[in-house]
Amino acid sequence: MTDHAIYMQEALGLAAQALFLSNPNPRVGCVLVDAQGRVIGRGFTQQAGGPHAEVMALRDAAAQGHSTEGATAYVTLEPCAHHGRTGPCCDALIAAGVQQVVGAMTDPNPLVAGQGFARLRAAGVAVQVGPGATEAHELNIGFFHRMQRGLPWVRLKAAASLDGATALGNGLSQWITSPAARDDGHHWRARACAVLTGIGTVLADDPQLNVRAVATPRQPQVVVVDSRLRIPLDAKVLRAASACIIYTSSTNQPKIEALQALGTTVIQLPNTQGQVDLAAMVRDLAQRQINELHVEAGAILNGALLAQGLVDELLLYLAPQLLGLGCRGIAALGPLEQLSQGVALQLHDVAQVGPDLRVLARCVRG
Ligand code: AOF
Ligand code: ZN
Repeated sequence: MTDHAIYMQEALGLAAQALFLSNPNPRVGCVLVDAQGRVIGRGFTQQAGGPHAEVMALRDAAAQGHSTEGATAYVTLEPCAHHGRTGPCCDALIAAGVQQVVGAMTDPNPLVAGQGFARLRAAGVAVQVGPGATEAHELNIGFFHRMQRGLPWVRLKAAASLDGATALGNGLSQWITSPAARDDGHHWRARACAVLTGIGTVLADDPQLNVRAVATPRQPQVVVVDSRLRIPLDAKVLRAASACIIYTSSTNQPKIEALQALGTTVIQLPNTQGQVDLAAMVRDLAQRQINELHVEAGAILNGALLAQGLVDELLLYLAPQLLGLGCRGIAALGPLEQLSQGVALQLHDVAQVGPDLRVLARCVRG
């Protein structure tokens, strides 16, 4: 590996430390290196509204008594150029005497979009863009998706037997996959801005949909699709620390007010069939700064999201067990007449988690 690649790798490792922390701000890491090649400062993005990676790294160097005059900064995203909740990082780097910036990617945020690199260059700082771009993009796949397409990155999680059964015909489903797979699933919940489910799952399981199996400084927002507002007022998702959002097509004003009194946000988005307009819902969630949307729902909602092309990635945990015919499946898609009508996927990652298989597969857009 070149020196650039090695330092960028360290910056990417720092960015990963912001995985559960910085939402909806992207996870960014920064490493400051002096002329002798010594790392003199490290930082990663803090909680939204908090300091960015570059500022944390500059503070780290200062706290250790290191001068940043003539240093090189390795950053996994272009230093910002805007006055948001914090000051522009490109100016902080220039003021600190940084001479060279190696960035993995340009920030797709229209408020930045190349201006950070341009300002650095204008100030005489040498700028190189590209090392670590693939990893940096993966870390912030939801942020990039939202900025570039106005949509969250939708990741649909399901646990099933090896032959795709999520429950027996009688509804029994606890537990097909292992505790290790369930804990791993909480990691993916924790990195998401929001967890989405359907009213069927709420009525059947009364899930909490929060993160319990891994330590996290913040909880994802819970979102429920509930066309007819059947949700009981004592549902666990309504008691969560982060207020719940419900999408509905109902106009039941007393129920809407009772839910609002609990702190719930109720959004009416009917389609022409009187159900929730899922495409409009996903766009609305992006407006609410949802980068990664983690779906844990039943076959009906899963099928509707997939059929409408609203899912980007499947996260499947498959237990080494066969459950045969007559079971429930991951997604109601049918009945299909042609194999070509199925949802085309491309494997992205396959791993073993405990005794189970974890498959990450991405939807192929036609
Ligand atoms: C950086 N370094 O570590 C991150 C950046 O509201 P603010 O002020 O926190 O700005 C948020 C925007 O800053 C965010 O949308 C993205 O464009 C950029 N994130 N920039 O220089 C960082 N996390
Ligand atoms: Zn910044």
